[in-house]
Amino acid sequence: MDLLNRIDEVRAQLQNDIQQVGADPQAAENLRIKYLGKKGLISVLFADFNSIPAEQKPQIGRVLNILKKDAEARIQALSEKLKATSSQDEFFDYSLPGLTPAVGHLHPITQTLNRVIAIFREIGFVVEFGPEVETDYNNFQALNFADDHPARDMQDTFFIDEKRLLRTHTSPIQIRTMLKKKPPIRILAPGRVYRNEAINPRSHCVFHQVEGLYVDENVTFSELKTTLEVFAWRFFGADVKTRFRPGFFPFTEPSAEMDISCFICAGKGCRLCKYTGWLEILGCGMVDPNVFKNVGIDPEKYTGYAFGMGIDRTALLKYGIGDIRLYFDGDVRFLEQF
Ligand code: 2NM
Repeated sequence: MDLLNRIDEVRAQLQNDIQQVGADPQAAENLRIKYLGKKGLISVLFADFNSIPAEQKPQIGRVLNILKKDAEARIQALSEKLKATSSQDEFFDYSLPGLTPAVGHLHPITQTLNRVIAIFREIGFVVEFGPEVETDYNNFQALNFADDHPARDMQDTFFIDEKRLLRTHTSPIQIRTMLKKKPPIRILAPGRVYRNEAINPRSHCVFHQVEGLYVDENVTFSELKTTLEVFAWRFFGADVKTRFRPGFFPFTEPSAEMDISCFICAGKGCRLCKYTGWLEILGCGMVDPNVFKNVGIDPEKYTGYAFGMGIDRTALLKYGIGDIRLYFDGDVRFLEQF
């Protein structure tokens, strides 16, 4: 068979081989060896080309060169195609965990609020809510605030009109509950409160409180102390110490402030506790008989204790947050740390 026919045959064979190739990335290399390797089919044609008559060489040489260039190009293209598809398949690990969708979570203040609520619910307290727009009566008058009490001043309270205001504490919830229900009453009143104060790293004009109220026959101050001590151990840890200092509130008599030993320095004195060893956590006291009279509860028959704490500041201490305004910025880089 003359050389031209053999060239045609090799071209057809190559065409056929390329069409038969599967996904094996090694296949292109095998074809390169079969056709273009030292003893490959095309290399053999070149060897035989040397011994044909000189006058045939220009024509057959051109055909042979085209076959070689064509084979090189097609095998190279095949190789790239196989590599591209195989790299996707070969390295895909089906056991990898899926991408976790970003899921939101509760705000650190809500989390803190929920922890406080959970502790008091176990002791038997029931949660009550109330409106943020309150009457002057529920927010001040019923709570034994004198008409000229400084807290009523425009500088502390956001008034809406003569009679309505944004509640400055959650105590109006207790007033509403006592007006509505007969003792025994054991409620927890969480919520958002407002005070017309300049915003700075330590305080904000919007913040959160949890207040508690227990009214029944023979409720004593020692029960109040024990309940709040148990709360402090549960919330801050069993090794925390508590102390009660005399305080003053219009709605309780006697009144007290509860401190806990500083959980950073364990009472030794540090920057957080301003070198006192103690952190002020809440206010409390025995409900003033005047408050009971205002809501139609007989102060001769019933006694009660009440307490209140700021959640924002407590969470600030617990989490070591440096600036109260971070709570309200809605910055995910801050929020996602809780
Ligand atoms: C506090 C501290 C002490 C309090 C009193 C009452 C009510 F309605 F029973 F009189 N509610 N909340 C109270 C007592 C709140 O917050 C620092």
